[in-house]
Amino acid sequence: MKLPPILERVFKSKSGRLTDKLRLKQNRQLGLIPARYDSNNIQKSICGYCSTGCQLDIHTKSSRPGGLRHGTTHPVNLGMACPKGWEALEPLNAPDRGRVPLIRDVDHTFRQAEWPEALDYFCQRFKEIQNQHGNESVAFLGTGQITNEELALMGALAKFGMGWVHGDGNTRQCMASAVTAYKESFGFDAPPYTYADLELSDTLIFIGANPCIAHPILWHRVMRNPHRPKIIVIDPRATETTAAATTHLAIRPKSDLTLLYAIANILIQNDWIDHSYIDQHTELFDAFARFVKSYSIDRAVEATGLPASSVMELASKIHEGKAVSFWWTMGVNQSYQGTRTAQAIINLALMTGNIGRPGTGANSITGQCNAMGSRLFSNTTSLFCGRDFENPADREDIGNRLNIPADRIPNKKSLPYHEIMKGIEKGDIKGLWIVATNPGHSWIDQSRWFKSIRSKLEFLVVQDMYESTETAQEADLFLPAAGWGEKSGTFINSERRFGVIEKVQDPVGEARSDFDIFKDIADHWGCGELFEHWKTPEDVFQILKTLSMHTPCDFSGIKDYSMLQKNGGIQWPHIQNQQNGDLPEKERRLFEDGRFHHPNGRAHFVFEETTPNPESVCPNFPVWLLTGRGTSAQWHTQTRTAKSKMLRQMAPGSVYVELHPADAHELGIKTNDLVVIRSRRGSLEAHARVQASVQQGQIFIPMHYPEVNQLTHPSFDPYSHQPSYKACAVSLSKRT
Ligand SMILES: Nc1nc2c(c(=O)[nH]1)N[C@H]1C(S)=C(S)[C@@H](COP(=O)(O)OP(=O)(O)OC[C@H]3O[C@@H](n4cnc5c(=O)[nH]c(N)nc54)[C@H](O)[C@@H]3O)O[C@H]1N2
Ligand SMILES: Nc1nc2c(c(=O)[nH]1)N[C@H]1C(S)=C(S)[C@@H](COP(=O)(O)OP(=O)(O)OC[C@H]3O[C@@H](n4cnc5c(=O)[nH]c(N)nc54)[C@H](O)[C@@H]3O)O[C@H]1N2
Ligand code: SF4
Ligand SMILES: [Mo]
Repeated sequence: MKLPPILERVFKSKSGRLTDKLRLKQNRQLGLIPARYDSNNIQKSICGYCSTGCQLDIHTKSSRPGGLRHGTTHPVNLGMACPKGWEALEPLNAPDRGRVPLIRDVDHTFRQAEWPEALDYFCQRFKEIQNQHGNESVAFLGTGQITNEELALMGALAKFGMGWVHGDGNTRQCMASAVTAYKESFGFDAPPYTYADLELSDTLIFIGANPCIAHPILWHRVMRNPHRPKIIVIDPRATETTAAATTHLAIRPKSDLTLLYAIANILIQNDWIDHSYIDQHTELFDAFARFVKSYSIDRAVEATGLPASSVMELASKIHEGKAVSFWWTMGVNQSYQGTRTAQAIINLALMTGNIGRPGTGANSITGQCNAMGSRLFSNTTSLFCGRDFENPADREDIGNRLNIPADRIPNKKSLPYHEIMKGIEKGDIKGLWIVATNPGHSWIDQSRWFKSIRSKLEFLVVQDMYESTETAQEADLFLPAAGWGEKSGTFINSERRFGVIEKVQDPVGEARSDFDIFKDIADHWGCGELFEHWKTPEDVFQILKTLSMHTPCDFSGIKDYSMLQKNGGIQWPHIQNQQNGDLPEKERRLFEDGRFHHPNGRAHFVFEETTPNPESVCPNFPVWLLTGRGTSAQWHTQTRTAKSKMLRQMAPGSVYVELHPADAHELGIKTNDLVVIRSRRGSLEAHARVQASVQQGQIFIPMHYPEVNQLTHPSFDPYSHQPSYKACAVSLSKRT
């Protein structure tokens, strides 16, 4: 097998030979650890961290998990896992696991409670608030880290059972821009790719993505690509991914949209476009072509800071590639123009016919293990499987399929996350239920979370695995939840693949699965009869199948969990295949027939002028702060990963800041010095890491430390309402 150039560089010894030892070393450096041992007593489960969806084989002894190896035959990870997967069982038995419900007492300390008391308290307080202030005075914040069955039950319970209108998830922070972009461009939220495309592409363009750290096993799939691919990474920072790429385009933060429009213009001017694809499968191209005329190379150079030759070269590479794939994550989505930036990527794929063929696509990689499930089943801003709360026919349809009166379904959309936060600040929302997310660390602009948002809430319920999280510590009622490994259900990974997670141990203490907690709340609330058929996760899976029927995500051909387990997961859509029994194809990419989900079957070009960043640098705050993932061993707010000794050893224990040597020199800062970083909202102290991974005038702080969101600026994409975490203005100085 011929290796792509980057792999030759890393894998081959001086003599030019690829040895097993070198391969192992390379894998270790990337934290990719191959399977180690065998056993017949194995339960197969999908990893509960990132959206790659690797299969982990859990080796059980007397019904207790004894160890773990990585699914060697699974089509996603092909026998590999990253360090988080390897350590997946470690966080389960940590001392700060929530083991009993906790109620905040009159003296403000927590006291332990029995479940019935806790659930009565939950229902009594929320009902009081609703009776006094109406159904819109309460809200929930959910997650992309619980199962499909749990997400659906929670959304149905809150909205159809308890009469709530507002509920959103941490997925708003994560992939809302991609969702909105796909809906508007394709007519449905449908990431089109299958992971094999990473191996089939001859030109891979990553925009605002660091898969080496954030999706290591997807990156492993790129490394297997035998076509000597060109790998172009667009990122203001030099990352582990840019180091392995063939080209790194270090643009200025938030200049992507101008660059992508200029590239479209160059492709059009040179007639490097696929006329027949555009004519047959898209609409609004002519208007788009007129629109991008003003996006000249000079304009791109001015916005991005790249030389004209690099801009031209990017366009040439897209033209020369036979199978060009575009991949994006948070550098695009977490932006005040994230939706339009994602659509600018989609436009490039459409105009060059790079979609629906092997190795192509406009491909958003999602983040959390079940972010894709939350897109279909969380019942937050859209009704199940992409339906619309505001459409009476959709409400009727869901009512019929679930056998509940349609008038129990709210006829308006939920407020998005930041509007829920604003509603709390204004005093309109007085009760909040938070499940499997830790906004006391992860939400943008923390100065407001503590100062105004929390203090305005009359009742805050937090349902989490750990009682020690920043958010749980603020709760009036804490409900201890079982975690991954202590419950079963399904997740959907980034390539739309359903997979099963298995219970391998009982929940610690009196913790319960979110599923069981939701069922108990329904009974205590008095709406349990609505969910009498939702007995077990597998029952709910059957209900979800019926909700998906005749929608673009129809997976009614998946019989049950065991069919998923046998086939290494199955991608949606999967409708029963008459000719082929019900054997699913091994993989499926969307739009192979060029038909999209708008009524006329065409994809739309969507575009809009670029606008300046809502926050600007100035003499007082002259530096751009970038935030994101720091290491493959750290997961978000570190409630889980910090419980593993091995993972702790792989990551810095306290907050640090990467800054450019020239800036450091000017400010007299050396590596390990304490630096004070201020924004217009707050400040923090961090240890300096002087390195040219960032450009001059920019710094980077990983999101894994609670301090970071003291600094971030609360600006949001106007269509997706996703927060723009990635670029805000700060100052820095050496601490004296
Ligand atoms: N180890 C680990 N893996 C994870 C996670 C984790 O916490 N830890 N979280 C998971 C989740 S939920 C998510 S959403 C994904 C996120 O996965 P990624 O999006 O790949 O990770 P980030 O580091 O947030 O951002 C990616 C890159 O965007 C760059 N960037 C910043 N501003 C801009 C810009 O203006 N333009 C461009 N082009 N790039 C920019 C940053 O420098 C960064 O390198 O990772 C998932 N995987
Ligand atoms: N500055 C900055 N901030 C960011 C980002 C960034 O790039 N920069 N990225 C944003 C993104 S993309 C994301 S996705 C968010 C993530 O932000 P969060 O969702 O706040 O981060 P997590 O640490 O994953 O929080 C998940 C919580 O759920 C708990 N938990 C885990 N499993 C279960 C379960 O099965 N049941 C229950 N009930 N609880 C469980 C965990 O203990 C943890 O407290 O952060 C966002 N914040
Ligand atoms: S790459 Fe993602 S899914 Fe795979 S083992 Fe690592 S964290 Fe788990
Ligand atoms: Mo995310």
